[in-house]
Amino acid sequence: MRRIAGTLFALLCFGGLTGTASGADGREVVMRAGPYTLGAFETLKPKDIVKTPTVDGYITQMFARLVDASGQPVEIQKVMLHHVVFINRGRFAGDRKAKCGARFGEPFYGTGEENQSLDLPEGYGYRTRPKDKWKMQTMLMSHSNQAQKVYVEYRMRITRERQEPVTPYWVRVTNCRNDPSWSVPGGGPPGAVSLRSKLWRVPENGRIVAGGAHLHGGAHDMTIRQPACRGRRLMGSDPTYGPPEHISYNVKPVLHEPGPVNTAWFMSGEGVNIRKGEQLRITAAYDAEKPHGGVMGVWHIYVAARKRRPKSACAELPADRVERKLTGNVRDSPPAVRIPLTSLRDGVPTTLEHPEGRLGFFESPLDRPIVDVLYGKFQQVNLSVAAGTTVTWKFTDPVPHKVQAANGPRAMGSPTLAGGSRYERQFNVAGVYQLFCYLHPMTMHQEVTVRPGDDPLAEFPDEGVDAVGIDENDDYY
Ligand SMILES: [Cu+2]
Repeated sequence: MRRIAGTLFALLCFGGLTGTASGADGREVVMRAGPYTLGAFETLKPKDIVKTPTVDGYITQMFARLVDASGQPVEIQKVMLHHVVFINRGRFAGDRKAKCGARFGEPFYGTGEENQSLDLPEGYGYRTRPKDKWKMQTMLMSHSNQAQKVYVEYRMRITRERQEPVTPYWVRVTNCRNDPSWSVPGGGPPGAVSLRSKLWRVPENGRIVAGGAHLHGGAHDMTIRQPACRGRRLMGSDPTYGPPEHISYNVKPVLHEPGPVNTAWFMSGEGVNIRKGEQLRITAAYDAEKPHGGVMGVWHIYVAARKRRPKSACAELPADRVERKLTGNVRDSPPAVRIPLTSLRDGVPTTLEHPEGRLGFFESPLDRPIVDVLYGKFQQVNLSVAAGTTVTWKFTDPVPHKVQAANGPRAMGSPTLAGGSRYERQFNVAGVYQLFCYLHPMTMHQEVTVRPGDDPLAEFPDEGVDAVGIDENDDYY
């Protein structure tokens, strides 16, 4: 297990940084943000202003990871870097077009479980200036029952030599709403795929020279297509998944469906021509057979400007384009994953078959059970309800909690709530739903058994394509 993770890391980090691009004459700069101290099984979402290289030059490569005080990489068994985004708030204070109105600054590098490194083709760079101000948004998840102190280390290859500047675009299939995630409810026939796409109006004449996708577990791929040219595929970013023995499937507790260990990185020195005002179709494809809570689809696209508008929209695609994929001991399709509940038994994280507690039996869908969330507990742990029943959670605790499905026939999840806020969910599909509080995964469990409807004539609609969002990723940008 360890060896696999190590090999992946070496390939992506050191291989990436010493590899092909213009780096040879650049300088490697290593910086750190933190420390961040996580309590047992705690999730932290720091949003901090971080140090910048204060160089007048160009970043040609970048990679971020978690390290400990001595600079050693931190393994997922201790803390996972669920995602991190670096946002330049210096030069662009609010004047970037084609950005989400309320969002401020320019995200220029992001990664997560996919270990994506920013890697620009030779001759291109992301401009950095001494007075730039960077904000870093990240999500760190502890898998340890002891406090952990970690740093986010970011390595950059920087050159002072003039490079062709690139502008990064973060294009999300969810447009500009606050929460970039959504849920695929599941329940589709074998092989069913759920597509989510949007048209992106290209803001400038230019060439896409690099890009990659941020995707979560369950993703099949993410593409950019050109409707004006018979919908041809301009580029794609295929995810690859770790083997069953990969650590992200074996940590305790598994807090979410493990994401890809890599997403393909697109590069072309020549670049894919795009024209101002043209609409491109951005699509994320997810498996629709199993439920996938809180998924995302974000393209990180790097565009080199071009003064004149390319004459033909449908010119041949550049011959030098590559979609660099991880190969070896990996899986190309999203594996079916069942996430168990986990609790501490004598200090050891242990799989919990069923949460312990009195069973509340509710006869008819007209019963509307209310679960009080108080004193760090679901006051009703086990429920048996008829299909069509609406369950309400009342988050009485002053401490925030959130309820979401670990496993079950359909995805579900509430936002983080406290102080008396309520969350409602109608259960229309029969089966066993094992739920937990995402913020207190070892102590707050619940099981809702949904019985098939007693009235064979009653029909309840299956959940729509868009189940409720989960706000765990609202800081991805
Ligand atoms: Cu909680």
